[in-house]
Amino acid sequence: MDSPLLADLNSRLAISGRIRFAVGPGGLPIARIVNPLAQATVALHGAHVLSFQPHRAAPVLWLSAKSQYADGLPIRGGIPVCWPWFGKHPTDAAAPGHGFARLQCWTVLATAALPDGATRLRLELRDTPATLAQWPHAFRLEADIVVGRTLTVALRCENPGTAPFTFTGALHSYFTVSDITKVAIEGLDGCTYVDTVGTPTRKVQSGAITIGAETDRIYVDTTATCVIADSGLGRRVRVAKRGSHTTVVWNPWIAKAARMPDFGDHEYLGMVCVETANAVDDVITVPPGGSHTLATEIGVD
Ligand code: TA6
Repeated sequence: MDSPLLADLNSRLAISGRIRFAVGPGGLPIARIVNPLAQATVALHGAHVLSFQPHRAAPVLWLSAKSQYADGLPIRGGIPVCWPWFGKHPTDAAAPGHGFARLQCWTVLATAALPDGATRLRLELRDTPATLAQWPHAFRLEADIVVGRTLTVALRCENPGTAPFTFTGALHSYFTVSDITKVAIEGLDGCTYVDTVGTPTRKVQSGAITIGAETDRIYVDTTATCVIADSGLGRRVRVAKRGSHTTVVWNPWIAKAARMPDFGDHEYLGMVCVETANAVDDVITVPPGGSHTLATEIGVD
């Protein structure tokens, strides 16, 4: 028996054979999408894409088996929407890491079955007294998600106020890999990055990225499309982006994975993050009445 929320959503926005709303992990409401091109699930909590799988391909996104699923808590895996700050809050140590957008339930605006067979889902988050207490600006965020041969997530941020505001953020995508030691990440050769493991240090990437230890790098001044070349799965996952000059590559490796309660001790071997971000030098200023869109498009070659 659907909850009143799910019953209302399905009566207004379900599309037979394409998208319907259901109870997801932890009892969180999700959109379940299946179309001729792919399948995906999206939690309304955080407008969080949990899974994406083109037909005849292996799952593309990674989710921890130990993730929590509850209001006010981040989901470990999929594509967390990090906003209006990336990483730790610049001044308030008590504020949630990666902002508040991923911690609350978003409103479903619309669904659509597109002519090419893809499915579109649009969700919205606006300021509340709780968000204003953490970040003193009115805002409107819209997540525009298209599930088809590729997965596109576009995060549009609008400033309805009378003063400019600045933000940082990311579409913090977690990808499934066969074995992190058999993966190379291409596209960032020659780019400058901030190595945040230990004392933050700026370095220059030489060749493809391979991972054999804790890796937490913020590549600056890059609009490049990245490719996760996975010899174990025999596939290449493309991560394209717009509205972003920063790409983050992260794997916690052994010690950090063991310290995270929502991350299995050995799960680091099967995942890597390639994140489409606005961070470090890439701080976004939105004038009154203005907007900014941060978007990522993920596909499997
Ligand atoms: O994007 C990399 C990073 O900032 C890492 O430093 C690590 O903290 C990761 O994000 C996960 O952050 P979370 O707050 O989701 O545990």
